[in-house]
Amino acid sequence: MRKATLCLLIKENQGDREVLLAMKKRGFGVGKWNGVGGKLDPEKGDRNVIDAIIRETKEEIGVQIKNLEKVAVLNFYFPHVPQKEGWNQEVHVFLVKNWEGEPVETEEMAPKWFKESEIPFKEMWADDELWLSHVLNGKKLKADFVFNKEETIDRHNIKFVQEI
Ligand code: 6OG
Repeated sequence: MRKATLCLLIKENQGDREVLLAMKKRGFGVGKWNGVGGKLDPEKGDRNVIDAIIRETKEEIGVQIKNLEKVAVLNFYFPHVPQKEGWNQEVHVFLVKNWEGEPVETEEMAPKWFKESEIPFKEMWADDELWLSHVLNGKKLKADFVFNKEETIDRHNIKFVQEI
């Protein structure tokens, strides 16, 4: 499985929590809101998922991560897509509450802050509705999602864990 990362910037606004999502402008998941991230790329110097998330967040929204917390590992399976296409991914999810710089739009992504109660699940990957609220509320989890041709979920499994 290819390793990939997903970063969720979080800020508290007058007691209301907001999360930064970004509209994917090209490539895998185009037209969907998602966290920021991408595949681990040894050619760009990534030795592990931490290197990858720091690099991707800088490249995609111009933000320098100052600290991060790993909250989930999500396995995505697309049995109808040939393995070599690289759709099957092991995605490492991080919450980030401390960073430098203001998120900016780049060629890859257009970022926007959303109130937790206004997350646009209908315009996101179908799995997000099943795990995102849990991690925003402090849970850690490991999960598997099997997608079908319609990009809906055939089956899934979520396991809550203490440490990840
Ligand atoms: P690039 O191909 O752009 O990396 N990703 C997913 N995120 C969610 N929420 N659900 C999925 O269900 C996903 N599959 C992949 C991981 C792809 C980016 O998209 C995330 C990466 O951040 C299928 O390099």
